[in-house]
This record gives sequence, C-alpha cells and structure tokens, in this order.
Amino acid sequence: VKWRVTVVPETGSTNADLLGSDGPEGTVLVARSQTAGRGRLGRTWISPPGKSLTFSVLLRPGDAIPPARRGWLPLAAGLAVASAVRTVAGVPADLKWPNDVLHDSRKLAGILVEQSPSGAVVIGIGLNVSVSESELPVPGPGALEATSLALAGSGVSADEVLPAVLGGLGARYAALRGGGSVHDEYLSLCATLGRSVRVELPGDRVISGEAIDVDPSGQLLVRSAAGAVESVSAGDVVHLR
Ligand code: BT5
Repeated sequence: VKWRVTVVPETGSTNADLLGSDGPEGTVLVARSQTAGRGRLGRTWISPPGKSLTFSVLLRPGDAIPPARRGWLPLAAGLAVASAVRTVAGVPADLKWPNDVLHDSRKLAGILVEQSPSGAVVIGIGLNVSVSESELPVPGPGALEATSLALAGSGVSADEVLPAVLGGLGARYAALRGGGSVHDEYLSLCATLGRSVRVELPGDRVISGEAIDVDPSGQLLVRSAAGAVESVSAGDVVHLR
C-alpha cells in the first residue's frame, strides 16, 4: 500500500470519517484531537488533545484476502503497533487477543476494525503517548488499567511512532494479501496464549479455560477444564492469574 496521510486538528472519530468516505486504499487520517472516539461494542475511546496518536487507515482487501481470513487484519494491526512500540519507543509491549496493546498488563493502545458495506476495511488505532497518570481514563468494572509511552519511560512523540506503525502494517498486509501468515509472529507477541482466561462473549455468555491457539481465521481457541475447545470470534478476554 502507498499511504497518503492527512492530519486534521480535530474531528469526532477518524474511524467514522473514513467509513463514510469513498477514498482510495491507503488513505490515512490522523486527528490531533478526537471528540467522539469510538471503542468496540459502543464503548468510547478517551484521548486528551495532543497527547496521543489517534488515526485510521482505509484498506480495500477485495478478493486478495477472502472473508474467511479477514479476521487476521485486526491481529496484524495489533502486531504492527506492538512491534513499532518496541522498536521506536523501546517499550516492551505485548498483546491481549485480539489486539489490545499492553505494557506491564496495562492498556497502551486500542484498535477498532470496522467494515463498510462497500467492502472497505477501516482500522482505527489509539495509542497513549504523553498522557499523564491523572489524564488516563479510570477503568470501569472489569476493564484494564491504562498506561502511556511516557509513563513507561519513553519520550517519543506520536509523529515518531506513526511511520513505524504504517510501515509495519503495510508489510503485514502485503503478507496476508500474498497468502502468507502472521500466525507465528502473533503467537510470539500475544500474552493471551497459554493463559487461563475468562471470555465475555457478546450476549452475556461467559466461557473460561486455557487459551491454546489462534485458528486459521484468527479466532481464539479456548479449552475448558472439561476439555472442550471453543473458538471465539469476538469477545472481551480477561487474563486470569
Ligand atoms: C478499543 O476498544 O480499544 C478500540 C479503541 C480504538 C480507538 C481508535 S482512535 C482512532 C480511531 N477512531 C475512533 O473513533 N476509534 C479508533 P475497546 O476494546 O472496546 O476498549 C474501550 C475501553 O478501553 C473503554 O471502555 C475504556 O475502558 C478503555 N479506554 C478508553 N480510552 C482509553 C485509553 N486512552 N487508554 C486505555 N484504555 C482506554
């Protein structure tokens, strides 16, 4: 992909903007401030103006990535952010399935992937950069504590991290388009695998067990104490112990 980056001082949600646009693949919208940042499942993403990296990219995978493998796009985005954070900021980061970026078990970045009816895929990334302790959102019940690159000891700016994330996302997107896999890299950076987890599924169902792998479509495989393996396509994972 050739990225074309536009930076705006403020918008509601960069994801909403790109979902409503008919821009070409590779369109990137960065907002210095977001007034209505969206999380998954109707939740909100909070970012104090100028202290985080909030942006979205528009992809048009078409037939190159069949629907059965599109589930890897959110995971590839998580890998791009975690590895950019490691290399550019020097902050040890890992992932909670599907793509929460964690440092020291606290949430450094969140990712929201949405599809438009026309088949465009919008990947929105929010990364806490120079957010201070008192500016971090207070986690609701069951939610992870938040952190930022600054609190993790790094002085990098949003503008220094962005090119690394875009480069890493482009490389992994190209791999997926070419029929390649990011499975092994994902296993190496995902802190969920091998853990005891509780998964809150949409519709209030909860399962628990050991997270054993990610299947060929990007779903999380959870083995219950009784030995049954369930695959999870969407849900909130809580790492236990
Ligand atoms: C996410 O949702 O983590 C996806 C966040 C995606 C944000 C980006 S910013 C650019 C683009 N444009 C948008 O409008 N959105 C995308 P979820 O897994 O549902 O997590 C949301 C939860 O994380 C909230 O309910 C809070 O508990 C918590 N949270 C909110 N703001 C946070 C922050 N800055 N740091 C850490 N946790 C936060």
